[in-house]
This record gives sequence, C-alpha cells and structure tokens, in this order.
Amino acid sequence: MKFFYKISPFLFCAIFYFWASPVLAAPDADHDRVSDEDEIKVYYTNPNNPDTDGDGFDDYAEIKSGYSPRVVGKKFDEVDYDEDELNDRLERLIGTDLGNPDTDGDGSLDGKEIYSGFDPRNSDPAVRYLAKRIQIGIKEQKLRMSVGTVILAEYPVSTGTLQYPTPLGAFKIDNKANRAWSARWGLWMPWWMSLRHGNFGIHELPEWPGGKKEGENHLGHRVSHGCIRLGVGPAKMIYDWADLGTPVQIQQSLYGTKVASE
Ligand SMILES: [Ca+2]
Ligand SMILES: [Ca+2]
Ligand SMILES: [Ca+2]
Ligand SMILES: [Ca+2]
Repeated sequence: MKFFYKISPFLFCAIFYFWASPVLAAPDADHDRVSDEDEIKVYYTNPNNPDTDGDGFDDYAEIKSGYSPRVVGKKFDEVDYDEDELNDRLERLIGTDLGNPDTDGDGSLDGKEIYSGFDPRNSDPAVRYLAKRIQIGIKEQKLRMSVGTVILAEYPVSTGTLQYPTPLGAFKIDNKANRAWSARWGLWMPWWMSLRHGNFGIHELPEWPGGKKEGENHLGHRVSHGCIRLGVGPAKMIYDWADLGTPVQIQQSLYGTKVASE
C-alpha cells in the first residue's frame, strides 16, 4: 500500500485512464480509431477493415485529412456516394446522411433541397427554409455562395479596378437577364444579375460585339469596371440558383468584419 502513496496524482490518473479506457471507448472492432457505429452509420466504411478502400491509408487518417475512406485518391468533396447531388463533404458539414439520398424522407433529394434553399434534414414546412446568400471578398477575389450557415462553394471573380472599384455594402439581386448589353462600355454581359438597379452587377466574363470574350486568366484580378465577373460555368449556375431578392454582401475581405446593411 505504501507504493500508492508515492506515485503522483498525475500518474495515478494516467493509470486509471488506461485501465478504464477500453470500457469507456466506443467499440472499434478494427482498431482504426473510427468507432463501429460511425463506420456503419456515418462513413459507410467497413468496421472490420481499418483501410476500407485498400489504398494504404487507414480510415481515420483519410477522414482527418479530408479524403474519402471509401474511394481511392478522392477527397470528400469529389465523392457523392448516394448520388443525391450533394457531395460527401457537404453532407458531413450539413449533417445529412451521406448514404441516404433523401435524409428527411420528404421525397426530395438532399442536393435538390439544399440548392433550392430548403433544409434536407427537416421536412417540417415551418422550419425547412434556409436563406440563400452571396458574399464577395475583394481581397480574395472570390464569390461565396451559402445557405443558412453552410458554405456551398467559392468561385474566383474579377472585381473593379482601383479607378472603378466595386462598391462595398449589402445589396440584393433586383433583376436578372440571360444576356444584358452595357451601352456604357459597349459589351455583352451573359447571365446578368443586377445590383442597385442596374448600377452594377454580377455576370459572366463579358463579350465584345466582334465575338471576342474576356479570358479566364482575368479571374482573380481586379480588371472590371465595377461589376463582379464570374467564369464560364459558375456564372450560369449561380444565375439559376439565386432568386430575385437574394442578399449580396460585398466585403473588403471574406474573413473581415461585415459591412453594415444599406
Ligand atoms: Ca473502426
Ligand atoms: Ca484507405
Ligand atoms: Ca450525397
Ligand atoms: Ca429530402
């Protein structure tokens, strides 16, 4: 008994922890540090194989570094296991079931819900709306699309030059057109989303009457006349996604303080 009086309280705690941990820890049959329950219900991995996809990295290491433990060489955001148009990274972030295409069982796919502003975790009409939001960071030259508190994606943009800076502040999409003509600058603006009643807006890389289109290499640089220019692909996708009235917050930085509402 004398021995116990001599060991430090810290050592005593450590001994207790290692003695008690097999009892306290959740069952983990393959000892890969992902519990059986998480393997079966969350990640859809094999609870009896520490390296489900056989790529030499165990399930835990892959999950920790953002890789899918189910598909070799793919990150979570490159895999849509249940084919519901919502990738595995977003499913984990939102808390939907990455193995069930219709988590709340209301007949509408998780991906369809989230991109149209609905909560795929809840079919109750009273609480199922998630607000769509666009943020633009001048410093980062990026447009971010979100629903509720979930960031769906970020895309490179080109905003105004120092001479024609993009205004900062809170705006709303107040008009949309597949293709708008700028009389002032003599160019076409595909997938036009107007802010401040046409004073400036968001659109795809512009096109000149001769058919020349601005190059993608301008994205990430401040070369516009004040508008926010998006690449081919994201421009139409955001045009289709954003409803009239969708708030657009233009900030010096996406990580800085928010600009007060107009
Ligand atoms: Ca395990
Ligand atoms: Ca693996
Ligand atoms: Ca999915
Ligand atoms: Ca659903």
